[in-house]
Amino acid sequence: MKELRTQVAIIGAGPAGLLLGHILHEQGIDNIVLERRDRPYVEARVRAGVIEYGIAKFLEENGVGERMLRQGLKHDGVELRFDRTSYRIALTELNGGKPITVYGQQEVVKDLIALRVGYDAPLMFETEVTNLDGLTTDAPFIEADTPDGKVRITCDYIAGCDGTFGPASKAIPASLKKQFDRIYPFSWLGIIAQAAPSTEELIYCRHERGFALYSMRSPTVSRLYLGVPNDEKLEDWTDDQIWDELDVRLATEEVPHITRGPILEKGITTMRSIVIEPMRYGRLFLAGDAAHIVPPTGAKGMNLAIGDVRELSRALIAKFKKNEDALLESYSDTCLERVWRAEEFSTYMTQMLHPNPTDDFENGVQLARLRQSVKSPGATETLARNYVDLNSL
Ligand code: RFL
Ligand code: PHB
Repeated sequence: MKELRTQVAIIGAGPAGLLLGHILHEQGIDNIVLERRDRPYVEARVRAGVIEYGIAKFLEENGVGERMLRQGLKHDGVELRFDRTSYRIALTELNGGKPITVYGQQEVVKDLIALRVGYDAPLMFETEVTNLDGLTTDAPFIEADTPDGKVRITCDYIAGCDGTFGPASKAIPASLKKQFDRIYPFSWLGIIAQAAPSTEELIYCRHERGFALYSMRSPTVSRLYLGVPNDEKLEDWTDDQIWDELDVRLATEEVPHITRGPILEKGITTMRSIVIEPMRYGRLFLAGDAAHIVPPTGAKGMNLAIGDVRELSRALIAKFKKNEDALLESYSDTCLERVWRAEEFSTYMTQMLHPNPTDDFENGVQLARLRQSVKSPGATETLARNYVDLNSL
């Protein structure tokens, strides 16, 4: 088995792992990023699209903002649509001038990989971590299968940035770990289409037939979602049926049909919430989806992941540069407070916007919440603040 040594071994080349690796590298802290997939797969994986104000600033401050500033779309509002009526939430106005940025997660990932390849720091693709050990000693290690055989990497700290199904959270002993879970009775059928968006701002829509979301990636590419039952099969939907259903749910008098175009990609995502506590075990630190999942209705997943990296990078820099442990010690508690706030906001958005086909009491409550969200200035402001900058509040 090949033996390597580094200061921080980072499992996963999603936004969390790549950003942590980049920030540590800039500070002269050695790290190796290990990713089980290949580079084209990771760069093509379509996911999040909304970047919070403070998170976009953090990316800029760390030298990852150049293309995002040029190509990202700044949005000053979002629309909530229900009862066939649209209500605009003036995000920027309600947040002291802070907009959100619409920029695809895979673009952030491409930018981070390009930086890392540019300065030639170790980034091992097609390398699956199979074992984490020695986590409570001062020489933890991981073992991984690479295209050239097995490798063991001994390090000072391990960052588990390996998403929902990775091995890092499983390495925390069951007796010390709590997992909080919720599965929702609906999923999202999402498409990316070569079609000019028929809207300037995102539209979150509650229709009796189900949820719909109108988002975009550029002036020529739309990103749209339909809420569907959990047992729905992608094969059962033709492209025309998807567009027809989007038309039904999103139609208004002014825009009865949305602009159609070739569907470039489609997929179904189940909706769930997970929190794992604590986010640390010995010298293993979890960040991003490895520690928590939110349903995408609040647009918080990638933002939370980057929020964790902000904390973890600070803590590791304080340790390596000044031998200070305080931020590492408080890492899990600090993150979990923010994580639970994001869970609360994501649950609120999810429950309010997905009608329940078998419970009209619940539907009445949802509509009351929506009306309150757009008609009560306090509720509107809270929604706007949470949407734009929850991770920096
Ligand atoms: P990732 O991106 O899942 O990366 C984890 C990486 O770890 C690798 N890995 C391993 N590598 C080596 N060895 C092993 N044993 C490994 N096991 C796993 C994986 O291959 C992977 O590359 O996690 P990270 O970095 O924490 O990032 C989290 C975000 O990806 C996620 O939270 C967001 O995409 C969620 N999300 C959204 N977040 C937002 O902030 N705004 C949004 O608008 C938004 N929309 C969304 C979303 C997620 C969606 N889906 C598909 C779940 C919309 C959707 C539809
Ligand atoms: C997206 O553009 O993919 C997107 C936007 C807002 C969400 C979720 C996903 O809440």
